[in-house]
Amino acid sequence: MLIQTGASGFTHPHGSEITPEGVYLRRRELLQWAALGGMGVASGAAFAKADTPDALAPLRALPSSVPGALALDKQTPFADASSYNNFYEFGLDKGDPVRNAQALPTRPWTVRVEGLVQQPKTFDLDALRKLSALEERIYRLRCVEGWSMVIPWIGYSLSKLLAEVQPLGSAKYVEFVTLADPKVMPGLRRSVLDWPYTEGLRMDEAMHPLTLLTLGMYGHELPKQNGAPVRVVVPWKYGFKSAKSIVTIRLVEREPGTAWNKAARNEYGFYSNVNPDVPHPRWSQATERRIGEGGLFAPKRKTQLFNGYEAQVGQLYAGMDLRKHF
Ligand SMILES: Nc1nc2c(c(=O)[nH]1)N[C@H]1C(S)=C(S)[C@@H](COP(=O)(O)O)O[C@H]1N2
Ligand SMILES: [Mo]
Repeated sequence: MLIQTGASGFTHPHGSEITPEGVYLRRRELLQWAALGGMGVASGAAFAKADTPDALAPLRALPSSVPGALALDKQTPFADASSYNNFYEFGLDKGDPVRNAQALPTRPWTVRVEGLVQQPKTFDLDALRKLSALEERIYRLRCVEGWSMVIPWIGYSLSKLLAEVQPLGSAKYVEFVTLADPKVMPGLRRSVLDWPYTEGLRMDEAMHPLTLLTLGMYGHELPKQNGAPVRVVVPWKYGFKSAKSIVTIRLVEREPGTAWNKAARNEYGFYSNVNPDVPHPRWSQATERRIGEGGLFAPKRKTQLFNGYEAQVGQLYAGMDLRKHF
């Protein structure tokens, strides 16, 4: 596991059987060529579905009520955000989730919220959608691999859901457990991670208004490859903290184990706040490539501390050594 791979010196953190980014870029160039009429309909079929959210049910949302939740950057095209994914339950290549996740049944779906709470509850999808006004939040998402996207997510602050179950004073962390169904998830056959994929946040991080319980994107319900029907998005942390297809949210006293931290403790810390000054042991985190923006030759962007959300979340970490708690 966790072997260096990659074309042109690119080093991939996740697993050993990886599609180098160059393959993706060539695919994009092919798509662009196809769009210009250079190619017939034949080879576009596998991707055509992902080029527009029209196949997904629309989800109406209000503008964001949370300060700092609207990145002014240009949005990543839907076609990119829904076809270049990490969702290891469906395979390790960036193109595997869109290909393999379509068999994931997302209705009925329930999320159990339990643990150190006054009132444990199970929510079905309709209950989740009705629990609070849906808002559009345009967040940057920065993957630990060195790329980023800007996505108009739809949802509401996770704090609204947690308030429903009345957390006890002893609850210090929130654990997210995601679906692990071998019938529909071919990736579970490989033990690259300890399934189910789990993640966690400290209570104050989970309660921060920017932490989004996410039900949609681009004006529609979530595509399966993006974590349908419900995921979290934590915009100031590396992308792997934003767990997809959640089935249980558990309030606990101790820092919970998390999938990537368990797989490689020295490479993926529990906090995983985006930080250009703390390199991954095998590559720098100082810059990033924006997906959908000019391909290989576009200049890289400088990565920002807390992914640019320092004004909103910096005080959560006052007095903490961010090199130690990476
Ligand atoms: N259940 C689950 N959630 C997951 C992952 C995963 O493999 N399984 N990958 C993570 C990683 S590494 C990233 S970068 C983001 C990608 O989200 P996106 O495909 O919607 O951009 O999802 C995160 N959530
Ligand atoms: Mo990632």
